[in-house]
Amino acid sequence: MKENVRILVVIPAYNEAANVGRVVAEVKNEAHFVDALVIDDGSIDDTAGVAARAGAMVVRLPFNLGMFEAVRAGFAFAHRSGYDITVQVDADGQHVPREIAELVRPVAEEEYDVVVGSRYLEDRGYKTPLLRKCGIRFFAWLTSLVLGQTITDTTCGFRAYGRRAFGMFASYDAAEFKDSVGLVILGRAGLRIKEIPVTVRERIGGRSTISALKALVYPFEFVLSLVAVLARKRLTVPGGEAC
Ligand SMILES: Nc1nc2c(ncn2[C@@H]2O[C@H](COP(=O)(O)OP(=O)(O)O)[C@@H](O)[C@H]2O)c(=O)[nH]1
Ligand SMILES: [Mg+2]
Repeated sequence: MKENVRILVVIPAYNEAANVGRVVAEVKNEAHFVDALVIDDGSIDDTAGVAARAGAMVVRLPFNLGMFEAVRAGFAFAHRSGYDITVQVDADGQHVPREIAELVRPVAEEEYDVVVGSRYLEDRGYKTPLLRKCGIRFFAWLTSLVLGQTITDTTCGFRAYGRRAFGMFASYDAAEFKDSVGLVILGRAGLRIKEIPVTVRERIGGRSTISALKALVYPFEFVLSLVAVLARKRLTVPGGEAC
């Protein structure tokens, strides 16, 4: 990895007081070369206090804006603060901080702009509930078709972004950036995307915020957002670096 690359780990968190302290501690132990920023998204528990005591920087949003806007706030902070790379890590302990080094390497070496962690490139024992698996396969198939590049996992939140990539999130007010469609926007702007296999564990505690109803609605939301993105002019990388 190049010297002096500044990396910010952005951890979106909503009512994760039971988990976020361990996540921040593990990031600090296993990836000592990064700074950690927790975005507390209007939690009603002590997520912000626990994160700060564990040694993270904390931004508190005044009310719950949703995971995507929380991540965007983190990326805007990284952009303004001159970071080179951001890494998105969940606050529930599902991602493995030891793998951050591997995730950022292709970006740090300037070979790729986005590195996506995939649960499905290699079988590392992650068990996906059937309904979710169908959705994920569908997102992956359609995203691959549009991008002309095989993507196996468009909904895993463990990703690394170079400055041009997270700068796009920070600069555009486009709600479609979230999840799968975000990759399409970045790919259409000419940014280079790579997938690598990652390990995803069980949550440390608590329950997923993705209910069965949300899982059912997602595919429709995804298709509508995708149509909107494809119907519109391509977004370009800010600063005239468009491809
Ligand atoms: N900022 C923010 N983060 C959220 C919200 N909902 C979930 N998250 C965080 O997003 C991550 C993944 O959420 P989770 O519910 O575990 O989804 P799953 O891993 O797909 O089952 C966790 O770190 C959550 O704390 C939200 O409304 N706002
Ligand atoms: Mg989770």
